[in-house]
Amino acid sequence: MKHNARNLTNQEFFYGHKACGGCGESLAVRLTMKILGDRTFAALPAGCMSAVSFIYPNMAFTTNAIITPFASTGAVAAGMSAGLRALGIEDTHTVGFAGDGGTADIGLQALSGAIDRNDDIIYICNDNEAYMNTGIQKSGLTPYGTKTTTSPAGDNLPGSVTMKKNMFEIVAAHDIAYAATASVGYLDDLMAKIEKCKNTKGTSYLHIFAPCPTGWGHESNITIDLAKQAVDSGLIYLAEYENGEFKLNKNPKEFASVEDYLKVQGRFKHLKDSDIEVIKAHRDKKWAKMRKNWL
Ligand SMILES: Cc1ncc(C[n+]2csc(CCOP(=O)(O)OP(=O)(O)O)c2C)c(N)n1
Ligand code: SF4
Ligand SMILES: [Mg+2]
Repeated sequence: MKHNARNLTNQEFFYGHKACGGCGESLAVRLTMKILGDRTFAALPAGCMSAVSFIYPNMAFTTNAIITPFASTGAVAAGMSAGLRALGIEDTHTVGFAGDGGTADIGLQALSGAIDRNDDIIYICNDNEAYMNTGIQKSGLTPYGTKTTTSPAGDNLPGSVTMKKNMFEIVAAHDIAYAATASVGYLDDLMAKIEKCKNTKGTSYLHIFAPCPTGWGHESNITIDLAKQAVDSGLIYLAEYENGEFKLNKNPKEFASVEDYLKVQGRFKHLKDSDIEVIKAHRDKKWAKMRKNWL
């Protein structure tokens, strides 16, 4: 089914949580749950989404959901899926919702194992580009030039000096059944990809770009605009890996301004022109490769 704002269910499966206003991750979780439905079993490691949704005696999920040890989202989700199968409980979905830190760094091994076994799970990485729940530390998905509490900016440092790990291609290299990147700025595309994950037998992976007003230092009412701008400026790309092939879903003729995207975020306020050139050069190199091989 093709989902859109008109036909999306009014039923809520994730509400009453304590996320900050304008939180991109909570939007991603809410939307995913609406598409997966009430027979969904969710596994969440330590991170903002578990912290804001399991506050005793309230739970923001109306369905079964559990907090996992930080490193083991892939393993716990795989166990839940196997348990459901062993009990003969059918027509269910098992989903893991982990952050960028919980995916690209500490949870990478458990995710890799689940894909290797082709466990029947959906793995969602909510990428807000830092360890937000513990006070904005740099993760493997924090981009170059980002100021965080562990990648300070100053006269001799531009903030983070590393580029984002390419999680999408790391996952695809496992020859996974289905993987995609998405952004909360492009909701129709995001919903279509959640639906594809839902219909995939075996492991599927969705990498969702999700701005965080608190950690990024931007106004809470521009979350969606920023998530769009990241894609339009080419810093984030929308792509799929399916049947062993990469596909670029959006190929802008011209990129929107990188400067406009960066300047409204406190985490990038310190950047010099030369730092912005590094960011653009990295983007251009990546796009040249993708355009050559993924179109
Ligand atoms: C083994 C372990 N190490 C560290 C922590 C502390 N910790 C809890 S949440 C968190 C940050 C999570 O960041 P991320 O996965 O990016 O999710 P976000 O909070 O940004 O949504 C950390 C470091 C922990 N709970 N367990
Ligand atoms: S700190 Fe960021 S990711 Fe965490 S709840 Fe607030 S807006 Fe969402
Ligand atoms: Mg994070």
